[in-house]
Amino acid sequence: MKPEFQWLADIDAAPVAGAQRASVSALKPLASVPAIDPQFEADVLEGLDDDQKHIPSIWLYDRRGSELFEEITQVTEYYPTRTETRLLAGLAPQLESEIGGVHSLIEIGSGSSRKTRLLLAAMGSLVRYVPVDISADFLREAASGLARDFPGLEVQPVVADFTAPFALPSCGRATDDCAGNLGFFPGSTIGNFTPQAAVALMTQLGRTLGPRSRLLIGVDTTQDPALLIPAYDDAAGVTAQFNLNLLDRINRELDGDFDRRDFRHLARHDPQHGRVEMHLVSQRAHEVHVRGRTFAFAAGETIHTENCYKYTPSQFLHMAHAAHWRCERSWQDGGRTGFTVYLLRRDA
Ligand code: AVI
Repeated sequence: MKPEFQWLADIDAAPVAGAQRASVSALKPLASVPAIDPQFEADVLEGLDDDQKHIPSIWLYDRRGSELFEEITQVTEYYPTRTETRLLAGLAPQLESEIGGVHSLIEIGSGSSRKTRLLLAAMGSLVRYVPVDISADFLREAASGLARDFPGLEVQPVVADFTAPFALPSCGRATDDCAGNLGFFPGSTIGNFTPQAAVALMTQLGRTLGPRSRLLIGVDTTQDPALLIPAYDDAAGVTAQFNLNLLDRINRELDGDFDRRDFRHLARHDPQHGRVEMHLVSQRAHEVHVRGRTFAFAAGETIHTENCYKYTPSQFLHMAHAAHWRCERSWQDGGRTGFTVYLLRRDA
């Protein structure tokens, strides 16, 4: 397959291990971290020192950030959640005959597990559900709710950072029987990973899920700024609050003195990279202090806080193949978003 962009060619050239650190910047939301995190401190101090100031998007998701993200999924302009839920509702009844014999559903970055119910209700062959999330709180709530509503199902939550290798709990079957494992990675969270980091993550998920396992993954595709910009800069300002909350978190956890009134939220479309970028724009020239260090801001200077790649089908499939997955089926939104849910199979 011929890459559409140079960065797709770079995937073939880049060693996967080299992308591991980058993948940390794109964790699924709903993570809660300890009050003082040395990695947070290091990322903020290093990122604010760079020519293009940047902070990895994982740090957007403290408790308040996670709540704000849940609110984002409900705003009218944020089409991905709504679109994917509609696609899942349509495909769920076909899934069992499509795949057959799935015994375990493993949800990556499960969060509140809302969309999962559509799959659990439709797949009678499932015997266990393994939600994987870094947030123990959300896992506990989601797992107990699902165990109550699906009494025949064994629910085995795993608290883990899914960007690093993690082990699945034993299911009492032959250890090499992985064909019944179905990974579920919804929400287009893969879009928060650079292409190289996305390949590294899908490769690692393939190892965890095992030979002949499958992966159901949602990928947003649109490049239409008329859809994208409102989705990432909604009229009610929920996304702006989500972005600005990062400054409050730095003040609280890293002894910072950001004044959120000195910054505004910016969502911009970068067609060259096929992504939406979130930034915080300084409204005036001023200095900010974090952990005793001084950082100067020019008027208009930005902190880059998140990338949301919108991978086209050919881009995504190129990455999936590089990670040893092949596509068995896909379901695409017929409307303007092109949002696609892929069913992938790992050969070995
Ligand atoms: C979590 N992730 C898939 C969201 C996205 O659309 O990239 C994060 C988000 N950022 C702003 N709005 C939503």
